[in-house]
Amino acid sequence: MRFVPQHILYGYIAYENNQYFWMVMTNYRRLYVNGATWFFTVNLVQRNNNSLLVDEIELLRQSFRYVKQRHPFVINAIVIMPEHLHCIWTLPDGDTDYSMRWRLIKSYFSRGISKGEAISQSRIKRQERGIWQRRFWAHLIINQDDFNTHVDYIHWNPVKHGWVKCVSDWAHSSFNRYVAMGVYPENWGHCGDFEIDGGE
Ligand code: NI
Repeated sequence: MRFVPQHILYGYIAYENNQYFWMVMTNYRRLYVNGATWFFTVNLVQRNNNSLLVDEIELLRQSFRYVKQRHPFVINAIVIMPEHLHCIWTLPDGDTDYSMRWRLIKSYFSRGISKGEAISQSRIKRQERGIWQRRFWAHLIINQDDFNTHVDYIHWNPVKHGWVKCVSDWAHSSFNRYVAMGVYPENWGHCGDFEIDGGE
């Protein structure tokens, strides 16, 4: 099966002067709507031989819980890979501040990790840790097809990256929750390529 999403809206987050900017085509500005649903890819700085996110999965869960309690959002789908993660969030009406939420999640997690990672000069100057990449991928979900495609992308990701052969073998995703809800059969999977750029 091959997914070819239509009307994909691409954008990316730029970070300058301590602020994040959503870079997107001008025509689509009207899509800054209340209660928007977003797809994210968030990476660790160290991409080789790093399994911090699954090693510290409980701390990561705590980080999400901590932020969700203070700044609610819904996680529609998620996959935690060893050195990056993908997820889909829906924010409350009138709230588009996912950047603040990611900043809080990242810093909560980093505080729980003992120091010792390599830190660049620019981060040392800003007194930042070197755990997470500053930039992350954000894509505004624009319709049901787009949503479905990104949910599939998330659940298929452990196979894509070669960690498991069967989607259901990866414990750190919402796949089994979806199976329980009857959305996927347990043996769901395919060998096609997703024609989307998920930032990773
Ligand atoms: Ni990935």
